[in-house]
Amino acid sequence: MKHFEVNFDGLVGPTHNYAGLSFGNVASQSNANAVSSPRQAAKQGLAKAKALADMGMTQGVLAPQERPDIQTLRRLGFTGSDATVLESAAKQSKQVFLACCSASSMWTANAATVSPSADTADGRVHFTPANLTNKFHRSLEPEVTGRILKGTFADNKYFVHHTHLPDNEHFGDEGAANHTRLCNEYGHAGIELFVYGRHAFDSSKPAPRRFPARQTLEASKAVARLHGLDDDSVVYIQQNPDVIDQGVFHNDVIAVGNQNVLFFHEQAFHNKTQALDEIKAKFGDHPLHFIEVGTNEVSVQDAVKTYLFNTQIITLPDNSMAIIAPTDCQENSAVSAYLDGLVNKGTPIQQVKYFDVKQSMRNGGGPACLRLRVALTDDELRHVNQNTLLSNTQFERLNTWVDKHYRDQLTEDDLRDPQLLTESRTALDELTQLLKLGSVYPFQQD
Ligand code: SUG
Repeated sequence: MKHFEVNFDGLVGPTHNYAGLSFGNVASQSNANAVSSPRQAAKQGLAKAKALADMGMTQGVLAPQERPDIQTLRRLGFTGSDATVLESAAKQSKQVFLACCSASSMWTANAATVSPSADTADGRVHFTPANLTNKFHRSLEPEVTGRILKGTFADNKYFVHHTHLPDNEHFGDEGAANHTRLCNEYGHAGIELFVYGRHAFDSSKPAPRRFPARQTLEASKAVARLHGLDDDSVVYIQQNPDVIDQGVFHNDVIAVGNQNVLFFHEQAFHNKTQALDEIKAKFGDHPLHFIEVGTNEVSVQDAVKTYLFNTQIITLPDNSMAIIAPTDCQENSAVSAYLDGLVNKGTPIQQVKYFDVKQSMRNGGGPACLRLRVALTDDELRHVNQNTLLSNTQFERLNTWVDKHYRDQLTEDDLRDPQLLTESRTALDELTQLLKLGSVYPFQQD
């Protein structure tokens, strides 16, 4: 039996824009109101996914969500035709309106937490969509995310889909962005690291002061329970509250792991020594590489600016590892010097590949945010919806689909244009046929 990790990249939706919605996410705040290019954003994402497929990786895509979210606006009391709903929401409640237009589902690292079959009690792959309660615009995602995941991983002999955790700050869950799996081989039982920002029920414990901690320990524990993970294979680590206060709103902004490599900043974790000791003890006798980056090599500020740790570490078919970094890393002298040196350090990471994902970076989403990792066996892969996998043909089709439906530029004013809603629904309707997803969107169910 073969086993590998498949990256499911989020397709950027037609309303991609910069609305400054994420307090605590430095890029989102500083690019508020900038003009976006949905077409360029979608193509940058697709180009990265295709490049990984060309390197021999199995690569899939996850559909975006329906935005503007008319259903939510109606739930919030806006009435009339869809055009009137848009117009009155934009006029009366700009922040609510903007939140309902966000294309934030593109960051599929926040779509769900996934535990591969080798780790779970029933030997199936488990998915729990993230509830994303900390940000209103993101809290609108989990229900449709669940439907998209079910349309992608439909066979319940292999795949189990849980309902997202209760929509409450006590169970704030940000999905795979705060979850890392270490293993010897993808198909062998691994250990799952859950990194949380705060304790929901104990205010005496350390917590950030300036920016919110989005993930709670209680949420992480609930996901581990739902997935049937063994306590001996799970490590809960608190994120350093001081780095959250410096803009590290998810753990994947300061740490990333792949197989037996954990790449992290010196300041990433609270009680670091204890956490690393527990990982070592639970990982067993196999070789394990901790690649710790000191503050003297790269400051937390540079890590947040360049997304050095929001890189993807992938295992290539020849078993060497490559690091997939945003071009922003290349443009920063300290970070590019670090990466130049990293490939000669005797760790499994042998090469660095840079990708321009600036449209996403301006909202605080790097290469790793754009993908959901799903470790699968070859048998499981055969039972995934094959239309969601990125073959050459499917790549061409998706690129043509973007060219046909996406606008080159979008400003805040454009979001209230009823024509954009029609364009977006037309695009998504065609996409569900391309990916054979079924009717996952509210407008398809009316
Ligand atoms: O949740 N930005 C996203 C970025 C998510 C990045 N994901 C990971 N680190 N895995 C967020 O803060 C900004 C939207 C706006 O401001 O228009 C936004 O939602």
